[in-house]
Order: sequence, then C-alpha cells, then structure tokens
Amino acid sequence: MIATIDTADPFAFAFDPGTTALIVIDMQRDFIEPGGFGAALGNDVTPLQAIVPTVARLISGARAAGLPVIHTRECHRPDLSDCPPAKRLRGAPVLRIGDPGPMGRILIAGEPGAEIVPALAPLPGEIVIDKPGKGAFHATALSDHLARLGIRSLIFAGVTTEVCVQTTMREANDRGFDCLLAEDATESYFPAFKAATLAMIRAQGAIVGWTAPTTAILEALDA
Ligand code: TIU
Repeated sequence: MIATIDTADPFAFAFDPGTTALIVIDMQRDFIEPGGFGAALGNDVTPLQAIVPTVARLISGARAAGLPVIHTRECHRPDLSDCPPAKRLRGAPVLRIGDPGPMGRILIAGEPGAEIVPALAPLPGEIVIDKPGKGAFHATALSDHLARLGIRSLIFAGVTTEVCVQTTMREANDRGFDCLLAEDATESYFPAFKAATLAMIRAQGAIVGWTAPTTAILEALDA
C-alpha cells in the first residue's frame, strides 16, 4: 500500500512503507554532548541535544509501522587505519580524532563518545553502520543491507544536516533511492546551513529529495 505525505516539500512524497527504511545519522555523544568531537571543533552542541525527543518519536513510529531502523555512527578503528590523515589533521580542533577526551578517544569505535545517545539506543537486531566518512555509503555495507531488505525509499534523521545527513542523502539519491528528510529531526551547529540544506535538497523539483515535519511522517506511517 502506498502512503503519501501531501504536505512534503517541494511536492507530495509517496512511498511504500514495505520498502522504506529510516536511517538515523550519527546521533552520537561525540556530536551531541559537551567534550566530544563536535565541541572540539568549536561548536555549541545544545541545539543538537534539543532534537533528541523528536528523533525518538520518529524512531518509535517507524518501529511501530514495521520499517527497518538503521543507525549510523561516524567513527574510526582504534589504530586509525581507516582515518585519512587529511581528515585527522584538518584545521585546529581542541582535540583531534583519536585523541583522549572526557568521553574516551575522540570518534573511535568502542569509546563512550562514539556511542549513540542512550535515549536513541538501537534495539537488538537493528542495523548499526560504523562509517569512516561523512556519507554512510562510502566504505560500508549499507548498500548491501538495503538491497537485501528490498528498500527503495529512505527517511532520514540525525546530525548534522549539512554534513553527514546531506552527504548520505546525496549518495542515496545517486543510487536511486527516493529520499525524505525529517525537517525537525535533523540539526546543524549552524542554523543558516540547516536552512540552506533543506532548501537545496528540495530545489529544482526535489533534485536531492523531499523534506517534511516529523508529525506528517508519523501520520502517514500511522494511516
Ligand atoms: N562537523 C559536523 O558538522 N559534522 C560531522 O563532522 N559529522 C556529522 O555530521 N555526523
């Protein structure tokens, strides 16, 4: 059965819940709590904390509707063999990837900071993609999982809007998925970048995809 979100931008988003997955991007302590990677880059993390309840509502609704919920984490192997020096050495952060911080080594798999915030913890059996890049398709098995599950449409949430969320949506769009971003279940450290990202995703007749409020997505899943 096809569900439709009539209020989606730039026009109605039609999808089959049976071939749709929710992808929750990088809702990790390292981006959302003080002392992690996001803060080390000089950012105020409080705007990102504010979306956690909305992301939780979206995850609950997706689970209730039987959609696969896929979680991603930006993190690297402890030996940093999957972290290009160009990424680690970029800029002048307070702490670099791999450095010890208050939540363990920054952006390293297995460290407390790399974990998803407890309120959004994956359920046993849900797919968790550890990714070394900003996009969730690069150097991961995400494509294989989506093919195995027969997924054709993707709903996105998570952080940050213009970095890992947008990169992943663009990767997905090029791979033939219809992509919808939950407007209030994503956030940026930079309000202007979030607004610009939403606008550029839906410009030119949904050149990258659609956006819609979480409530509209939940109503369509509930119908
Ligand atoms: N810095 C920033 O805005 N984002 C990232 O580094 N990674 C993600 O977006 N997950």
